[in-house]
Amino acid sequence: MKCRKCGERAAIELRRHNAAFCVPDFQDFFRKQIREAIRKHRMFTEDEPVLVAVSGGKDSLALWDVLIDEGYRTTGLYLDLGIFDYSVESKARCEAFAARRGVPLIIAAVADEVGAPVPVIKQVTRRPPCSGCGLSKRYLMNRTALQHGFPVVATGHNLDDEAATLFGSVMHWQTDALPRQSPALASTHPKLVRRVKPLYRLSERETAAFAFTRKIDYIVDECPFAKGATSIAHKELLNRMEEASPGAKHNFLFGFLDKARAAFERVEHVELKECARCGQVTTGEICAFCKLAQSVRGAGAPRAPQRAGRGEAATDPSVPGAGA
Ligand code: Q46
Ligand code: ZN
Repeated sequence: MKCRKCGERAAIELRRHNAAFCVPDFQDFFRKQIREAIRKHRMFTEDEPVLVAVSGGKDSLALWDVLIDEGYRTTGLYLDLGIFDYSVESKARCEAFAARRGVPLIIAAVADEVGAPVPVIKQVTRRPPCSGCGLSKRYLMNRTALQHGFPVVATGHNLDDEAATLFGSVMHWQTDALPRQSPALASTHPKLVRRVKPLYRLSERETAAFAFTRKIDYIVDECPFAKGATSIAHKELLNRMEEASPGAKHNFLFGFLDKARAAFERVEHVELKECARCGQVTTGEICAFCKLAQSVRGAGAPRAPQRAGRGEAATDPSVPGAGA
């Protein structure tokens, strides 16, 4: 196999592009896809500071790596979810990356903000862990960006994440969720920042290859609550389709974005207000995050989590986080 660009020996084959690349040309291809995503969806300009939500996984650290090299003014945001060793190790990876690249990293702990870490929130609310976790992440990303003057938050969601989310929404015909499935969500209120996904054109395998060839030290393990999640089952299904027909995932997601998404868009008449407690945007009097914090603190939740037992995995992490 020869590299499509230089003709030297190829190191990675991309069947969906019917191409193979050597390492430097693969890295060029990878960066080009991100540049194209930023340009096409006007994600941010060169002058705008970007808050990059990092989880310590390959996707978000690969994204941060590229944005730094592209010359953007970036700051990382690590949200400490308090999920056992997973959080300890993922935080260490983010800190080490930031130190190595000499870039700032903001760290916020869910336990400080909500009153307890994710495993305890799960116990108190008796809801799947991803429910309180996803809500807290969305809220804290937006609030941190506002507090520090960032107009935009970039997350590490890749093509596989986006295709699996779309698949889940279509499976259940969640037509409300379909218009929000986009590589870039504009700000619809002065207190809501833009949310963008510059990796949406790149597969999980490609981000893993990029992180590996760039020698990025990332956490390989997934969040322990992700095991058994329906989104993982959807990914496996899509991978089987991809195996049989290279490009299937790409066609599914890009076909939706190009041809179908607009059909589900409608003018929303939801009145956005400011939460009476925290001032963040909500549709009610008190936002869902403040209600969650109130119920967790009201229950006198312990700040130290119990170990996750068998069968405690989430059944439906409908809200993917900052990217693996
Ligand atoms: S971190 Fe949080 Fe994810 Fe873990 S508890 Fe669920 S939402 S699976 S991306
Ligand atoms: Zn609030």
